[in-house]
Amino acid sequence: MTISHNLLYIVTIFFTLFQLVFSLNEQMKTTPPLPILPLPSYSQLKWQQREIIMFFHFGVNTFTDSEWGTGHESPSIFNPTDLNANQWADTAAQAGISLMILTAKHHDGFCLWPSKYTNHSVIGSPWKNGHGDVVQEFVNAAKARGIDVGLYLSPWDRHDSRYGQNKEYNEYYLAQLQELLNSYGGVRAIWVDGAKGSNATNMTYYFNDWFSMVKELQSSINIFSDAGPDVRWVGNENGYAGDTCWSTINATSLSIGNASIANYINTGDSRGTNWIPAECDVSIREGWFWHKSQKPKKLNELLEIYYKSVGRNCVLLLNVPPNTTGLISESDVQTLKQLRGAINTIFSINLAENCHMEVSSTRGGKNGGFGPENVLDDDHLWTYWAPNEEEKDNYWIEFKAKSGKIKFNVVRIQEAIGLGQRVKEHEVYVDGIKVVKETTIGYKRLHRLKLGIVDAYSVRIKIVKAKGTPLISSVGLHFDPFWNPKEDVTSKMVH
Ligand code: FUL
Repeated sequence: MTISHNLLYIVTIFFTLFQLVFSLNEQMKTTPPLPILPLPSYSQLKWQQREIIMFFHFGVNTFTDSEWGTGHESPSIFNPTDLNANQWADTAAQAGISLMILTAKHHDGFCLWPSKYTNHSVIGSPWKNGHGDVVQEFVNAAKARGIDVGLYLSPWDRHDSRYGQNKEYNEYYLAQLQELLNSYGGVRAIWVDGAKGSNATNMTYYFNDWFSMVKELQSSINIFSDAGPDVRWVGNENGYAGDTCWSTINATSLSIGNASIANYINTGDSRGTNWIPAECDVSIREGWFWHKSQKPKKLNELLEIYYKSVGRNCVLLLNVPPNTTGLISESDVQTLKQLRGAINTIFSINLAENCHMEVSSTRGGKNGGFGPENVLDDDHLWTYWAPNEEEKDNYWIEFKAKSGKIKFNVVRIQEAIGLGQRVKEHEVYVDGIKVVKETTIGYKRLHRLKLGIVDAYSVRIKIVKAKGTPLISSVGLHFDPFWNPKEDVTSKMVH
């Protein structure tokens, strides 16, 4: 080989390598931004995406027409004539529910499963001659429909004589946790209620022991209590989250059964170092248990609750109590159907899809993978519009009608919370006029416009303040035919 041949050879190799590196560079996407801690766990993300969970309060109270049993009820009164958990699960499935939670034991201490550690249970009841197990039937029905299950096990127990003796009662509670979490397959939620009567016997619950054991037995479970560790209470039983609602909070400021934290848990804390999002529990009826004299709430009240829970970065835990026959009453079944129908009607059409989009800037430029087109896809977590990091506090995304105007009355905004909750203040402008000025967004923020329906050429969402760059995973412009801003349903709510 001559020198000139060698040279040609080297030049060719160099050129090929250059081309390869260049084309790789072209294909390479911009990296996602760094997260802002704290972050949700895998199970917390799964919980958040459920949006609505269903609660079933059922037990001796159903038969005594009361809310808090005394603990002295005879198991012989528990006698549902037609108990059919398949009907409960069908009702849940029709309502689009993916997790249902049962009161395995309420404050009265009566157990819906044949616990080995007490006689105060279905064993002593005439139902199935004492051979029944409501928890098992509940689990079977849910699982047959692909629905996950959760269980409520009341710490406050008005029946058990061990209550008040720290070691004995904590052993009893732990024994029951082991029964429930070892024998019924996967359990996705355990609900630890902080409620306790003001004159109830004093005692210390060994929460650390309970929670460690729960996680040991069920690795994908979320533990709910006033204070988490995975999901916190929202501080009221109306189903309303704070107007500002952070999934972040400082766990060290929380304790279970402490009424003075109600406001703090309602809003969370922008500076919180723990990810403990809030769940809004409310009953479809006035009471948690079924009472003949009560009726389900009206659709507009339930929609109000939906907007103030799911639409404020929370999950709605909606209680639908089975009646004395052991079935969900037909009126409740119909109400739930209406609710699901209404939610589908409102949100299945996104008018933003008929718009051109413009943004203040895009991370990595046009082909970096973070463009505004991400807010219109089905992924509401991992694809998102991200502005440039250099841009500070003047982020915006704008929707312009492709032809004519868009008619809507609801704005939906979602953050990519997998990388942390960031937005502190945001505004919405319709044809240049400010119509919304609010704070947090989180997983999902819904604004029903106070001025009602608007007919607009353009809609701009401004992120006024955020921790780092905001990451917007989805935006929707929707039409809610049920929304009448002149009608104030709040005054009709049961508090
Ligand atoms: C409260 C309880 O006292 C109610 O009876 C109901 O179970 C509700 C969900 O939690 O703290």
